[in-house]
Amino acid sequence: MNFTRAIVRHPGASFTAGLSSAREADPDVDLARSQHARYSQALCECGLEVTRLAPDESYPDSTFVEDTAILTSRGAILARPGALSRRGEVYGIAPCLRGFYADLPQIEAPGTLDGGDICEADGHFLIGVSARTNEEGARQLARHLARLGFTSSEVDIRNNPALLHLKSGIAYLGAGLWVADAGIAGELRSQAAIAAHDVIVVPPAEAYAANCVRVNGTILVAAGYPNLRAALKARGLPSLALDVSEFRKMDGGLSCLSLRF
Ligand code: CIR
Repeated sequence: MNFTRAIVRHPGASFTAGLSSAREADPDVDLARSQHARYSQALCECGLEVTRLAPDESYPDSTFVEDTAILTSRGAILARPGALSRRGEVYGIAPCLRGFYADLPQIEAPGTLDGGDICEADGHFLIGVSARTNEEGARQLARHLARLGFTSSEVDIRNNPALLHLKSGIAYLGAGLWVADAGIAGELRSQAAIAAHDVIVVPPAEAYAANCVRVNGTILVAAGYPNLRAALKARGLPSLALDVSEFRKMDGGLSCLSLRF
């Protein structure tokens, strides 16, 4: 699917107070801001018109805009983040989304759902059931997607604590090609609806690199993971490496930093 637009939100001074599972060190906010600026510029270079939202200091994790909504070519759905500290982020993104989508239904309580758990592959949506997205949230999203004419299936990652979200471990690059971390590649191949035969499996040492993003003709990958870039190059796929070290410290990656549509 080709994109024409993206929405990003600059990290605020409160970014260091965000959720982090294994904080090695506090992120450097100035460095995060410059990495974010480069990321936004890269989206422009890939041909997207980028809407840049101001930092929202009340929500330290709000730079991870991907978790707040599911955007499709036929409509959008507001998420209901599983982490209480993030739940209000949807109200910050909704006014912007209403400028692009007339109808904006929402995942309702007791459902919870983070956008990072949703992976689209040519009109089929994999919905990760995780520590953040519960079964009720997954069911509600499946109904919204069906109404829009899409199919979906669930992938339970609750027994895979290394993955915060489904897309922490997999990415769909189009034309049947997937990237997956070794811990979830088998599960991906067992998904009957998507025929994931062509999977670049990233080794455990490069697990973070599985969260890459195809933006039109270019694959954005995290800097510092040469094996994935080499595998992409071997397939003739251009990639662009971006340093997201400060977002990694907060469990976030390339896909989390934008909503693309
Ligand atoms: C969180 O724990 O919610 C944030 N610190 C990181 C969110 C990353 N988002 C994503 O993977 N889609």
